[in-house]
Amino acid sequence: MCGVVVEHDGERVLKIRGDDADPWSRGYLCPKATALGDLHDDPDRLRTPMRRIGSAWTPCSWNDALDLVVENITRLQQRHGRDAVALYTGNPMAHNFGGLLYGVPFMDALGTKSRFSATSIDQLPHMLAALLMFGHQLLMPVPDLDRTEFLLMLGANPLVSNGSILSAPGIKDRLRGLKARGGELVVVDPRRTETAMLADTFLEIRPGTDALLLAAFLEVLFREKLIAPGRLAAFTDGFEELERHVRPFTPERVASHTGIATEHIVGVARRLSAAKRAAVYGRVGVCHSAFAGLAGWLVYALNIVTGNLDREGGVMFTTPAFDIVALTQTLGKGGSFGRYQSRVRGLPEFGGELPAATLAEEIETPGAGQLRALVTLAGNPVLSTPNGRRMDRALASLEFMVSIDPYLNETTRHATVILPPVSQLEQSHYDVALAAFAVRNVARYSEPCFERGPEQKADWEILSALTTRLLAKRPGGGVLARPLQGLAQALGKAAEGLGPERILDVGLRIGPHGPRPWKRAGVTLSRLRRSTHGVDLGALVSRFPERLATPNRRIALVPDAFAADVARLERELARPVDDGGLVLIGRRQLRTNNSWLHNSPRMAKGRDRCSLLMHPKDAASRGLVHGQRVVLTSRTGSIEVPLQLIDRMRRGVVSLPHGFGHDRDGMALRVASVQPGKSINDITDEERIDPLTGVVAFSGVPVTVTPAA
Ligand SMILES: Nc1nc2c(c(=O)[nH]1)N[C@H]1C(S)=C(S)[C@@H](COP(=O)(O)OP(=O)(O)OC[C@H]3O[C@@H](n4cnc5c(=O)[nH]c(N)nc54)[C@H](O)[C@@H]3O)O[C@H]1N2
Ligand SMILES: Nc1nc2c(c(=O)[nH]1)N[C@H]1C(S)=C(S)[C@@H](COP(=O)(O)OP(=O)(O)OC[C@H]3O[C@@H](n4cnc5c(=O)[nH]c(N)nc54)[C@H](O)[C@@H]3O)O[C@H]1N2
Ligand SMILES: [Mo]
Repeated sequence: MCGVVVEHDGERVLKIRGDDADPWSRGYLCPKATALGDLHDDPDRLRTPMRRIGSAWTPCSWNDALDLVVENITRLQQRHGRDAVALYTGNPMAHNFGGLLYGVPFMDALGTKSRFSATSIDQLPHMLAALLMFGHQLLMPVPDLDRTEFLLMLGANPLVSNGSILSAPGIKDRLRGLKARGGELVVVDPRRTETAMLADTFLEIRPGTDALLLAAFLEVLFREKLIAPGRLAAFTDGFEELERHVRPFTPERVASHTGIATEHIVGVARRLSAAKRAAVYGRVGVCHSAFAGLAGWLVYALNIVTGNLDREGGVMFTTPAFDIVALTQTLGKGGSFGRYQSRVRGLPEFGGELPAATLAEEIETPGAGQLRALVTLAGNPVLSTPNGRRMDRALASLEFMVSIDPYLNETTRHATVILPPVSQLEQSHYDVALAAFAVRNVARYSEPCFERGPEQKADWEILSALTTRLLAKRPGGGVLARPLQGLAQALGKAAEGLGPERILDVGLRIGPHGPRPWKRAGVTLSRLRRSTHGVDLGALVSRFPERLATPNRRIALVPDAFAADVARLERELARPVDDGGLVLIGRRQLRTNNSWLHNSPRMAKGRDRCSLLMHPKDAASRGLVHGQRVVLTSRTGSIEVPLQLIDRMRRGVVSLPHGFGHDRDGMALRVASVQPGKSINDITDEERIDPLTGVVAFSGVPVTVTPAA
């Protein structure tokens, strides 16, 4: 999302740097962006469709590859039903505007309810809270970082991740700015992270207990009569009900479970309520627990009862130039929850998708509705979903699999066909999704840096070609079949010809910053083409109650689904606290991006980063020493990794990054395989989930650590 300057000679990248003239990122760039050149030049990046017969891969033409895919999908859907073919969409699609726009008709053409994505191992809890409280799954508020005076941050490390559902370049300077204004930064994390080192207050929480802590903050606010929703009171229901629900969670009762002393809980709650403008922000660390749904809800509830939702310096809703909230609402795709359940474990649907935690068992479990084929779109579930070894076996057992992906990696090696898109530098870019979660309203369009060969396709073209072919093959009834198929084909062809730019331009024109008769310069694609560095559309402004999408246009402070889950959280208080063993959490690193930047020499160089962090005292009591290799074991498996001792870990907690483990057979990742690391998800557990949402409790997996032989 940052402004990037790419110097090149028409073929190869010479230099990549931050764009000083970018009104938003002002020259800032994180290391990941410098990998763009390596990715473009990478000899391992696939440039033509590949087909596997046995273990041998051969290049094939787009026509043959697309036909093969559509024949197999159609055949299996005819024999076993539409839902027997699954789709898994991964994280990079969120940044790919062509792929996003053409993904919608593709999903319709596939017509399967067996859709999975990285959402259910990531931000689903925030989306669920947004849907049930504000009426639209994308109405997730963003901390107004540059104007807040108190920031309570749980389970996020933006100094490394760059902020998530909080797009903000140069977070470090912005957090320093908060302190320079006399504000306070509170960080809640089991590890004293890079971000926590900047904090005024650091609460070293026991993994998985954020919902208890958040409920206790609310309990203090209600008991001490510090509830001050301000203007929100006029359109919010449920204050008394919320008070009733949080009453059992006193700081005294949650202290031993959360590992945070009563006086710290009370102190933070009081200072949060006293601050003139405050923001509470939770991210991946709070989404990866067995109470993730409740935690996501309580974060928003805290912002509401303190009057900080939708106000300057609090958490705010954006007004993006391409307004995905308004557009999806118009299309009737504002979100859904629990309309149906997964076949094997009965986990709930969310937004038309089922939890990734159940994908492997849906493939492996025989019976009506068993999954027979899979499409992966920019996803690497073998490394990113829990119990990756089981996922490996499940994918190997499929009758057919196709991957839309530039690499032959841990996941795509199981495919029969790989359809590779062009590189990031060979396609245009506009952030249709993530601009909607930026700390300022901004719009920037980037032309491709490089021309691509006539035989290469962008993600949107691949999706579009598949859509057209799938619709043409769709069995229709009786005499109408042929003309209808013709029509479907014609419509598909028209969409193919349109291109994402046309859709983007229409979206910008009808968007909130589009041209109007009374405005001088509205945002259009041609204006963005002229404003190469991007356009700043100003600070965030208050959007509620107009933007509220609930049927009654009011905020539901206590949606039923959350209310019904509180009793489970209360039962947690009755369980004895067991700090005897070790539990595992994850972490991100500056030079990684989930599983797929390790083939960039710039990102991969240097020491082995896939190390296990442990507190020196935990090591001493086990007779372990710094640098030695250890075996990390959980219910699902064992991996061997190097040990790194550091006193910035909570006692009893160990941390390993995810996205490594490039040591499987049959991949073509020459750089990544030099220091392959081990996959944390080989030992995470698909059965540790939040039953309310089906998201995976990656955080707090019980493990043992022993010396390697
Ligand atoms: N234990 C543990 N597990 C985690 C997490 C954690 O914190 N701990 N984090 C979770 C989170 S937040 C996420 S988002 C997921 C990510 O999970 P995934 O999205 O499944 O995994 P990625 O590693 O992002 O894989 C991206 C894939 O897309 C391909 N790709 C890259 N760019 C493009 C493109 O432009 N087009 C196409 N078609 N393909 C592309 C890459 O080659 C790669 O195969 O992992 C989750 N898993
Ligand atoms: N460099 C880099 N940047 C990235 C990514 C990357 O892989 N590399 N991935 C991108 C993606 S897909 C995402 S979703 C974002 C995520 O962005 P962030 O949410 O900022 O991600 P993390 O750095 O994983 O921070 C999560 C923090 O939660 C802590 N934690 C673990 N368990 C608990 C718990 O139970 N409670 C609390 N309170 N904290 C806990 C961890 O110690 C960690 O510090 O980052 C994005 N940016
Ligand atoms: Mo993510």
